[in-house]
Amino acid sequence: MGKRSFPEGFLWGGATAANQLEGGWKEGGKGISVEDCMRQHFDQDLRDYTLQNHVTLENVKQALETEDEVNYPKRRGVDFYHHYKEDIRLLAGMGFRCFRMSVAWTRIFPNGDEEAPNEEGLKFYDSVFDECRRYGIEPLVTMSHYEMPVHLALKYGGWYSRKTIDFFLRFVRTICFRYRDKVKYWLTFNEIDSMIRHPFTSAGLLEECFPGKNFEEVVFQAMHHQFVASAAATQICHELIPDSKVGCMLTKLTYYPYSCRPEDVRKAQEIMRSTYCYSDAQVFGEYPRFLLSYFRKKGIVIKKEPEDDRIMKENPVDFVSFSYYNSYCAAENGEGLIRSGGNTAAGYRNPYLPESEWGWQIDPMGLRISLVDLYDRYRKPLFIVENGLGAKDVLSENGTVEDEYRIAYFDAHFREILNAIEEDGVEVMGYTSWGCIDLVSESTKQMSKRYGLIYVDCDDYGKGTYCRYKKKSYYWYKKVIESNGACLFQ
Ligand code: BGP
Repeated sequence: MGKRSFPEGFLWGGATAANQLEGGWKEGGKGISVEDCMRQHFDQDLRDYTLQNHVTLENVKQALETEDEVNYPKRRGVDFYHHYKEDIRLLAGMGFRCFRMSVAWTRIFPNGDEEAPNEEGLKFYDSVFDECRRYGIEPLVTMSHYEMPVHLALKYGGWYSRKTIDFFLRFVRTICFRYRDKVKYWLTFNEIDSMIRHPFTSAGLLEECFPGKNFEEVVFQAMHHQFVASAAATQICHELIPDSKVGCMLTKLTYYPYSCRPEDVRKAQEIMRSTYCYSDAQVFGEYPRFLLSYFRKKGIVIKKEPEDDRIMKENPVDFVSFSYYNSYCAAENGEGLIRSGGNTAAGYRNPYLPESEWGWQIDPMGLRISLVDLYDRYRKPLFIVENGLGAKDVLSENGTVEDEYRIAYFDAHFREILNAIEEDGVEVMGYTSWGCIDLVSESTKQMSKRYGLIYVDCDDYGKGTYCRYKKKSYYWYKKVIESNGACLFQ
C-alpha cells in the first residue's frame, strides 16, 4: 500500500454544544433552557446514567428560583459567549476545517413561543459564523442539542405537544434564512434516540406533568413530533439554502454479545435495532417495522396528522452523523457480570477492553465496526460528529497538559476510521472530536471530565481564571490535520 492519508476535503474539526460551552445564560436576552435547570450532584454514581439525569418537576421549580451557577454549571459553560473570538482563533490554529456547534434556541426565541426572534441572539451567531469564515472554517450547526426553552416544557408539555413542531419550525426558518450564506452543514436533533433515556433534556418531558398517561406512550408521541419536525426542518433548509446538507444524529450504541450463546447474540442485536429505529425513520422516511411491532406489543398508539407520513417520506436526510465513544456488552442474563458505563447507556464489562476513568470501555475497532454497520444499512455518507476521551487533566507549571492518553485514544480511532474507508469502502465526510475545547460534561455536569485539545482553567465549582491553554494533543492534532492523517503512518 502506498502512503496512507484521508480522502481529500475530509472535514477535520471539533464539536461542541451551546449549553455546555457558551455560558452567558441570561445575557443578550437569552431565555432559560432545560439544560440551565440541570443540577450537578457532587456525590453521584458516575456509572449510573439514569441517576445522573433523573429530574422531577420539583427539581425544575427549584432551579427556576435560583441564580446559582455553581450547582447549575450549564449556566456558566466555559464562557464561550465572551471568549468566542479567542476560541475560534485557537481552533483555527489547529487548522480546523469544520466546527460543530449548536444555536441555542433560547437565544433566538427566549421562551420559544414568541412571534419575533431576539435580534441580539441572532447577531451573536452572526459574529460567531463570521469569525469561522475568517479562518475558512465550515460551521456544522446542530439545530437542537438538548436546548429547548424550559417555558415550552412547562407550559405546553414539551415535544408531546403538536404546537412545539410549529414553534421549532419558526426557529428553524429564522436561523436557516438568517445564516443562509454562512452555514451549509446542518444537523436536526442531537442524539434523537436519547429521548428514551433522558426525556426532559431531549424533549422537555416530566413524568408528573402527564398524570394518568402511559409515560412511554408520551415519549413516543413526542418522538413522532421530532421525526416530523426533523423532516420539515430538512425541507426548509433545502429550500432556503439550496446547496445545504442536512444530517440526522444518532447515539451509536455498539453492543457485542457477551458470549456466543445465541441468547446473548440476540440480545445485542435487539438493543442495536432498538436504537437504529431512529435513524431508520430519518433516512428511509418511514417508521421501521421493528418500532411498529414494538408499539403493537406495548399497546402504544401514536396520534398522527394526515400529512405526517408524506413529510417524512419526502424529506430524508442527506447524511448520517453519529457519536461514538465506547462499546458495550449485552447478555440475556447479566447475573455475576460487572456493569460498565458509557454514553447515556450502560452494559456489561468487556474483559478485552480497557476503560476510561468514568468506566467507558475504550474500543477503537468498535468505531470501524460501527462505521461498517451504519454504511451497510444506509448507503449514505457518514459523519463522525462526536468521539473523544473524557479524562482528568492536570495543567502543568509551564501551562500545558501532557495528555498522551488522549493522543493514544485519537491515534487508534483515526487508524480504524481509515481502515473503514480504505478497506471496507465506507464513505466518511469528516470527523469532529467531541469537546475540542474543554466544556461542561453533558451527563455528570462536571468540568473535571475534560475532552478538549484546549484546556480551560475552571473547576467543578466554576472557580478559575477561564484562561485557555494548548494541550499536547493540540499540537498533535494540528499535525494530523496538516498532513490529512499521513503523519500517523510515518
Ligand atoms: C453526548 C452528547 C454531548 C456530550 C457527549 C459526552 O451524549 O451529545 O453533549 O457531552 O455525549 O458525554 P459526557 O459529557 O456525558 O461525557
